[in-house]
Amino acid sequence: MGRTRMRLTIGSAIGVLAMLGWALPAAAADSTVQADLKPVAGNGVQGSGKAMVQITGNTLTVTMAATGLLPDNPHAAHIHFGAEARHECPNLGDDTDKDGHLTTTEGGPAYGPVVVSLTKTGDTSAKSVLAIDRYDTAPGGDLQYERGSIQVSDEVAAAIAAGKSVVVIHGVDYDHDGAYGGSKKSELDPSLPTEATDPALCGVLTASQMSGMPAGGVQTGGGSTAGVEDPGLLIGGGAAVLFGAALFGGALIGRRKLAGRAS
Ligand SMILES: [Cu+2]
Repeated sequence: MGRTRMRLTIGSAIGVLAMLGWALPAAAADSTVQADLKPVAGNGVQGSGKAMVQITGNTLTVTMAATGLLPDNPHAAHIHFGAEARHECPNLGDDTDKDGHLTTTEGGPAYGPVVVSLTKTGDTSAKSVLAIDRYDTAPGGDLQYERGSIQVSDEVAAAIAAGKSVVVIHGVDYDHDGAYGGSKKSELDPSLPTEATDPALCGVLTASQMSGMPAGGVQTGGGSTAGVEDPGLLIGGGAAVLFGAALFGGALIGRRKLAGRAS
């Protein structure tokens, strides 16, 4: 009990420092981009989220939170970029087979191929695009993600900083049976149903007003970091702390909204 209290006290103290705008020692990001994640057209997801990517040289730190996903099933998530892509989220005009849903491949002209796999552990390259045992499973429908030291090429770092990359979280449940299933197979891996890989939430990473952090401009709603349950979230630097608090506050609000919606 004493230890728990100590940890909470330290966590609160760091949170207070962060709210006062004193960033913890961390390499200053060259630039920061963020995305509002919204449901992919046609894919029946009622969810939302936010993602932030801090770029320091060739190294990324990614923070992400989303709600309204199929609970307790792996959700592959990536940063997509293609020089030839439109650098945006797909629309129903991209539904080339006209079945009313967008597959990952149908979205390709909008967001391009995978350049970063947002795995929780291990490799983060495009090789891990469907390493589904290393992605978040969205307990209760909520996804929370933070990872640093993600290495990318010069080209990819520049593209992300320039607002040309797109975050996509995959995994939908068309028939609302609470699991990935159905007869249609994934075009990416025929051993998986298309529900497991079709895009759920999407957002373009664009230049953030938070790049000048801390400057005291972020509204956290006063004392909101006190509600962060995992003190581990508080060690990622002041900017990440503030952003994390804002993210999870938003995710909770989103969940309340969804819960209040009779269906
Ligand atoms: Cu993807």
